[in-house]
Amino acid sequence: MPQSIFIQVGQCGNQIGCRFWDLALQEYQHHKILSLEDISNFFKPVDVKNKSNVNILDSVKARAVMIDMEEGVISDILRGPLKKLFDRKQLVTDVSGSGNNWAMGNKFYGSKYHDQLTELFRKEAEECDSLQCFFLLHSMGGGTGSGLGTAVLEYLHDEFLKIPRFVFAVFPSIHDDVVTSPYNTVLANSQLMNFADCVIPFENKTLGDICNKVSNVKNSHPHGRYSADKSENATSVIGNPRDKKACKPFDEMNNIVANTILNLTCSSRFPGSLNVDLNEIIMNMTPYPHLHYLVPSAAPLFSFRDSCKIDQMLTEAFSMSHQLFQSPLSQGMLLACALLCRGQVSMSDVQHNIDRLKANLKFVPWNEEGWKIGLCNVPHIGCRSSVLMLANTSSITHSLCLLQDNFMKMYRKKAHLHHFLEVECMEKDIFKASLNDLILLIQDYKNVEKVHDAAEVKRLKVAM
Ligand SMILES: Nc1nc2c(ncn2[C@@H]2O[C@H](COP(=O)(O)OP(=O)(O)OP(=O)(O)O)[C@@H](O)[C@H]2O)c(=O)[nH]1
Ligand SMILES: [Mg+2]
Repeated sequence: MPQSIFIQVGQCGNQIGCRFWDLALQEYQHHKILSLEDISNFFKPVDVKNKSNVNILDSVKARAVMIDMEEGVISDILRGPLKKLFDRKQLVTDVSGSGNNWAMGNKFYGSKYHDQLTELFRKEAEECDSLQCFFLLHSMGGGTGSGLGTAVLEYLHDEFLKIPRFVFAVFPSIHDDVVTSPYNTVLANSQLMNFADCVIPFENKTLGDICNKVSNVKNSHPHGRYSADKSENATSVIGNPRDKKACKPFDEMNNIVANTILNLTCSSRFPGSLNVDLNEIIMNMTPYPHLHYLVPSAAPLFSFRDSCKIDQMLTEAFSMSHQLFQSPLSQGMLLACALLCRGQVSMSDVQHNIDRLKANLKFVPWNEEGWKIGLCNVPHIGCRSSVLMLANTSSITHSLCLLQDNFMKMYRKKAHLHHFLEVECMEKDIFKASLNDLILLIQDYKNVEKVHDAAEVKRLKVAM
């Protein structure tokens, strides 16, 4: 079984990681898949003195590296219910954080911890028989996840060129609590363009709105009619934490991100009638190296167990209300689209829905059949069937242009720049270069549409 290493950086990255490990364990326990071999994708064995009567979960550690330049979040995790999953050797912390400053994370801590981190990644890689990919979990808006997280991506690129790097990046809301978040996001994005193989973007306001809507749905059905086990579970891929009282801010939002990872990797963990390898995702979904942003949508999110039909679920996957990063599909063109289904979904279900839905979707003319389909028989807990839709779409420019505007509002006035420029090795030009990278990304996605227009004109000319 191929293995993945998770690298969680900064507060957001570690908190998402924590939700991920909890849900991954719940999923394995729920499906009674607990042999060391079956869970070796995410977990590695550790030596235990007395091997008899040992709970499997006491004899494994997560294949993870936890990094934060302050200690609080990681210390909380190490005191919490998942503490046995991590070894102190798997974490790197400092004391004062990066102060929401990409330059501190990338330049200062990036050079301070380069050797230690590279060594740690090497050791983790040595503990895999067949390392399939790295997952980086981080936010774009702060300093550590954004700055050091993208420095880490560069180390991985340099050290493990052939191992794919998937990035789960949480983009800030337009009205974010971090004033410097547009700078941090644009600077980090430039690194993602250069050093990631696939970026799965999420947006905090969107995640928050989904959680509010789910909670309204739950409140309007106090008897949990929609529950798989008559508890309070909504038929939603958000899932439930083990201990509701211990729930922290962001937990529900982070569950959505964690579930996306679970869906993306289920083919390599469980049997399925149509498995999709992570390498296939990269190969099929990213026709151009830097146009590698795959906008995720999840379904079901708000419906009830008995009423969630497959046709409805797949329709929802193409609606804005189920997107986890706002990219109005109708305003752009698809370069490729993946439907990764779990549970009771057959190929003919998917095919007839593609035939039904494709009239409303615009694909680039050279990839009109650019669908990638995955079917995993093992369902998501509490959902008979679910889908993760990944869209490589030019409509991502909608959010990227808003980011550019937000960046420019401050950059024109040179506001807050000095905080970044006083960090050693942070050059002024990096701002301009990163802005240019963002403009290039927007332009290249828009050009995809233009190519289509030209082809359309040619086709029309021929038809006339
Ligand atoms: N979805 C989600 N967003 C978070 C979480 N924690 C923080 N954020 C958001 O992430 C951004 C700030 O990044 P953090 O991850 O807190 O920053 P950091 O990487 O720890 O960097 P420094 O604190 O500056 O050293 C803001 O947009 C927050 O709203 C989380 O657990 N989940
Ligand atoms: Mg922090």
